[in-house]
Amino acid sequence: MSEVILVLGASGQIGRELTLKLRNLYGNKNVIASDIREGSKEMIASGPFEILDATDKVAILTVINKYKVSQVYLLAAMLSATAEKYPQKAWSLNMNSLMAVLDIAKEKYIKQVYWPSSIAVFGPTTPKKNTPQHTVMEPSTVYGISKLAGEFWCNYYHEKFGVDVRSLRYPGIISWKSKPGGGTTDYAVDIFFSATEKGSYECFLSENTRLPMMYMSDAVNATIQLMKAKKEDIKIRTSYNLSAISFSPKEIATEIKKHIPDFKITYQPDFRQEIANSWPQSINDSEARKDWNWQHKFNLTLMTEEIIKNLKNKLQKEHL
Ligand code: AKB
Repeated sequence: MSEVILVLGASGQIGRELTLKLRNLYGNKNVIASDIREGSKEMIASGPFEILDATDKVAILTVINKYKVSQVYLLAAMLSATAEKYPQKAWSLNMNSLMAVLDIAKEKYIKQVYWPSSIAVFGPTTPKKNTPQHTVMEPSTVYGISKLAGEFWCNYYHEKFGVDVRSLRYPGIISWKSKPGGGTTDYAVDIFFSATEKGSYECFLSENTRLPMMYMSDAVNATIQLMKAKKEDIKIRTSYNLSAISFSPKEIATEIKKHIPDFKITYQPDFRQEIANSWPQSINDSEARKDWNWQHKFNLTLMTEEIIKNLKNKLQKEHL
């Protein structure tokens, strides 16, 4: 029997692309997209869509019963930069949504849960390079605190109640189909839009701020691969380190210049610099590679080529 999947937060940066990929794999009618805001035209046209508050357990259960949902992907969250401005809101969105879904799984309404964690679980005292799976974790951001607490709730529900919840510590995710909102790694998406539209970019991080990053298609594939892996292969029930590439604003600008030679970048670091400084520069994800055979495809060169080609096409079509 095919899975029936509910995606909470389907209108966000990752939600949009993950939902469409899941619809390709499981059939349009078997993937219910939901968000507190309206879905894109493409999403509404291709399958069921429900307006849903991810913290409202009763409303989530109603949708689960309506469609006989077997798996939930919980992507709704407030990211690092916005969470520093609205700490209470961030805590209640990030934690209440997770607790609602974990409880629903504990009560056996669904079989499997996916919930993303982040490199934000690490903090200033964590080793910065090749950060291991198990290491010092003292996050200094509200978002990081919520993700670290969430990881341990996932592990607790797995240990105590047998909940099959799986998680990845996402690095910055880079896409060209939709923009992220409220994150610290967002510059690495904004830079592409700005480079192709205006030929210049003012970066809110300093030129040598190196952070772990990943192209969207790798992130989507990793997520689905993790959810499809055999239960016995999932050895980590907090959250898996996941890695692909690491670069600084200066390095990505150099790569963009290979395609847009006149591209100009300037630097105006703001409050997000401190958040970035507290995070690792690169991640060791050998556990994910060993346990369920994770492999990334896109390096910086390939990703840059792919994004610029697609954004140039998109711009051309808009101007026709
Ligand atoms: C953010 O910058 O807040 C996110 C993340 C690394 O989790 N992209």
